[in-house]
Amino acid sequence: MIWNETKECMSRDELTCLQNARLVKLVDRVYHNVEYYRKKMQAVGLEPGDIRGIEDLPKLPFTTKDDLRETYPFGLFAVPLSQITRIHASSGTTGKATVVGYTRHDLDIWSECVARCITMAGLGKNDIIQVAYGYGLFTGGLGAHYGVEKMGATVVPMSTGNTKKLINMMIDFGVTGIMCTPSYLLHIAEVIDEMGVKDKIKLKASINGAEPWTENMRKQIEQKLGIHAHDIYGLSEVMGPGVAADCWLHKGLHIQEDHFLPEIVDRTTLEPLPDGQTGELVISTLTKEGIPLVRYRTKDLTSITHEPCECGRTTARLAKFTGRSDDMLIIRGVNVFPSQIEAALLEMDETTPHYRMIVDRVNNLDTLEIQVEVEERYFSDEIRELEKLSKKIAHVIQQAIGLAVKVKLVEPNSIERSEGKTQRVIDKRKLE
Ligand code: DLL
Repeated sequence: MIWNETKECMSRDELTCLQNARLVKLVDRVYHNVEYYRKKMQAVGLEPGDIRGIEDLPKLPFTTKDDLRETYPFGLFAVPLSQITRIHASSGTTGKATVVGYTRHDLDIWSECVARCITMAGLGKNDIIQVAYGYGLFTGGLGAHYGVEKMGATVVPMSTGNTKKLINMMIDFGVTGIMCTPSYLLHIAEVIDEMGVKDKIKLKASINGAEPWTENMRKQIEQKLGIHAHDIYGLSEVMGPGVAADCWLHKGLHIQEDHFLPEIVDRTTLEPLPDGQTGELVISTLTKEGIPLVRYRTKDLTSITHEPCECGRTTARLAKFTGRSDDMLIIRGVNVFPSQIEAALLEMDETTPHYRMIVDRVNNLDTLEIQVEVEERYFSDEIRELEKLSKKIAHVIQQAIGLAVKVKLVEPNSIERSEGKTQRVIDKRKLE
């Protein structure tokens, strides 16, 4: 809920007014503090005074992951490093990660945004919440963690890994809320069944995100665990979890519009689309100090509505995400680009760049198998040599993408060649 000075929910007019003022400040800030942005704006003949409010937004150039890569690591930071309190990073399309920095103020706003999402899920100060997103450079763990603390509930920082231990603690501590990826929660539900401890679980609600999931998956989670499952969206470039989340009505994700200005644009023409039409979500960060972004292309596909929600919140709502406009995969919550695999294979003498990625979901956990063509001579070697080579390749790929993979070596020319776009990825996960 976004409150005005009289502690009432802000009206749309009040929100628009706030967004206009914040957008003007954002443009001024990036123009004067980030050389890269200044040059980008000058290249299209723009000065800060040309932007007087959200109506002028389409005049501004877009920002993409490539811009972050080109300015790696700190080139888009708008404050000196001495004012950066924390750094997070996520996979880039090739070797380099995209790096984001937060000032103390950014971290406070992030916690506030996550706290609002927890409130939307009906959890409060008296709840005990397990955070089972990964802790570390990924924004999921720490982002959720400080949100729980900010809202005054009790946080159990589980991270990912040991599911039985997580369940035992869930029982012993009387955990009432959990934040993790939806596929992991389905896996947890299965292990709870296997352990035969469902009647000992006090869970009321979950807050799930970091990967695409469907309404059907939400219902499955709710049925299996007897809880309310909520969707939370975010991306590290823009902040991390907490950019948007759904309320108890599950009629779209309320975007925190006082901090994030959304647009939906056509994925090919990049022209703004009206409410209800699916396109790419573009976000301008209205309050961020560390790494403010203007018109950031998230590559996530959704639509928007400004119709008021029956819950009383006045913020716009995003439809459940239907996919991405690029080839990024999310495997066990980790963002993976096929180009990362290709780059890793090209660095090795033993391999050819002919490969295929088979993504599957077994017991609600994602698996990734990489089939790689190697020269004929390896197949005439001893089987031990072949095993050694596949372990070596698996290690190199794991170093590159941060995810354990299974490697299957295949004979030359066994992976189908194509004259057009080669199908590198076979994603067998069915999101129903
Ligand atoms: O996944 C931040 C996050 C952590 C969000 C925990 C929610 C919960 P990144 O690693 O930068 O950040 O990945 C961002 O994940 O562009 C989407 O493609 C996808 N994504 C995140 N949340 C959702 C969601 C975190 N609720 C990328 N539904 C985004 C669908 C999601 N896709």
